[in-house]
Amino acid sequence: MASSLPTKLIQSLSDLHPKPSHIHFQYGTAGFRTLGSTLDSVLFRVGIIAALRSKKLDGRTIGVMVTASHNPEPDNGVKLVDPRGEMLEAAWEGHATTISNASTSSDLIEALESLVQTAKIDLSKPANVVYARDTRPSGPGLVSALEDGFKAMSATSRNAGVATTPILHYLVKCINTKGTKYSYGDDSEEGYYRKLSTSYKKLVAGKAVQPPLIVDCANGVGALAAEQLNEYLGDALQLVLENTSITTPGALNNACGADYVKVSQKLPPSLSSVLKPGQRACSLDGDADRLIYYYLDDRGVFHMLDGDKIAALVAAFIVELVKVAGLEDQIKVGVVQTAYANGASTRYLQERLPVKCVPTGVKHLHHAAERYNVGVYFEANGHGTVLFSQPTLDKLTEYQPSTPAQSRAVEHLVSLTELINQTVGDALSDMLLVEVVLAHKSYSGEEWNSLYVDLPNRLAKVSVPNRNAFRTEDAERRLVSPPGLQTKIDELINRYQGGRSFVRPSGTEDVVRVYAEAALRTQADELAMRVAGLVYDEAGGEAASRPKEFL
Ligand code: 16G
Ligand code: MG
Repeated sequence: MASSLPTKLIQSLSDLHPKPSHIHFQYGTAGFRTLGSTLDSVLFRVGIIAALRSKKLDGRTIGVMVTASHNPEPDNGVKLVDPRGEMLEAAWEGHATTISNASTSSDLIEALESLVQTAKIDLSKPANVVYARDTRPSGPGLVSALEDGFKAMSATSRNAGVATTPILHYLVKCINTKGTKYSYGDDSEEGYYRKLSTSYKKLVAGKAVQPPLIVDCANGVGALAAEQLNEYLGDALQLVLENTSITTPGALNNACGADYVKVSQKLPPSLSSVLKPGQRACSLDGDADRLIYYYLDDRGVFHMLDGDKIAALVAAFIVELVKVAGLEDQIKVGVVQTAYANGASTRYLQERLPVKCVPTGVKHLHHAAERYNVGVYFEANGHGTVLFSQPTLDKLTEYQPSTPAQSRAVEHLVSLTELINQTVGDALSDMLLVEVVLAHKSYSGEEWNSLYVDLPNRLAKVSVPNRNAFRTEDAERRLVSPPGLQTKIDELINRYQGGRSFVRPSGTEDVVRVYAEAALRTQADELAMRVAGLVYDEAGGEAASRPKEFL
């Protein structure tokens, strides 16, 4: 095998994928993400980077997911998945950014050579990758650029086709653990559906079958996966799939999906004639890694059950099982949230469990959750999962229960470790998890919702000329820059009962985000608007737009 880069091949293939001169790319919170039509060169280069990352890790399989999640249909993106199914190591985000911005093919080769040197990559090692894409129209073209990148490095690649982001993460972990003591499952989509549906059936055995659940698939890839899952679930749970138009131009994430529901705090209009009072429904996002539940009460009023409500429901259930199992002293459950968590949820959880607040982004939550025996992490936006540490998994298999009740609780805990996708947040796996808890507790949406009462809250965004001028501390809850702005925000907050607000630069868009909550709806709206106004006045500049309405 070659021990130097195949520069001729890279050069000739790279010439087919020139970098647009006017664009600066950045590997951000969720990988590269921007207009799909500008990403050709990025995909080619990500193909090379994935191969190098695999070589660096002794040929272990690296995942590549082509998606822009909940973003509008013309957007697309790409992110790399490390061997255990987790997000790419932070240092490589910088390498990816540098390489994606090399202006010419020879600059690219130079940047690659420098990465090989600094990261001490042994080029004689094999390169293995597995990749998938969502349903966006720009997907196939971008995938073929990615494949040219693999070709340039003679990487062995496996095309997982059109799949949800969590399925790709699952596949990566299965491939890398195959045949070992830690085998995560069968490395196929069927293996995934079988694993989820089998553990679901075990968990609800003997419980009354839940009434059918309406699932808004955001007109994205989740529609395909939910359809499959529905078949595997059989009579155990009926999913009624809505917004499944994956080939209708412009339909993806348009007035539907988890992000629409969370931000607008409204029912997708397409469900208004479908959802009946008292019925449960949920929305996935465009790549099916976020989940938001909701229902209409008797008066037809919409109530949202977001990531915070899911965390509260699930954490309480796991704590209870651990207790019944008699493992209370040995297995500690903790929760991880971000500043976006509703203040009422934080209070509810803190009264029961250790709770940690970390900066936005899955990698921060995931890493913090890994520090608990069982770490429950959810972002308010509906992305989250539960992690069971390896010693905890071992403990559950070795434990000798002394009563039938203990033994049942341990079996349930073991089934939960199989039901829950432990690589990343997974809307379908989380949905089944919620259904399990509702079935065990005989909760309706209304009873679940009454665990605590959400404080009214509002999200706003402000376009600014330079979002990097905004820097935060204390898990993004306070601004350190621009100087003096935090003091002004604090003064405003103090005027509102139960007021809380923070400002942070987005990691995925060129905007600054504002969050506000207060005891009353009108006050939360007003506080958000006024803090957004402060941000605008501070940032100023031509490109800025004064917020007139909430986005
Ligand atoms: C990405 C993150 C999500 C985060 C969001 C924040 C991953 C896989 N996804 O979607 O966790 O909540 O970005 O976006 O990390 P923002 O920085 O634009 O507010
Ligand atoms: Mg997503």
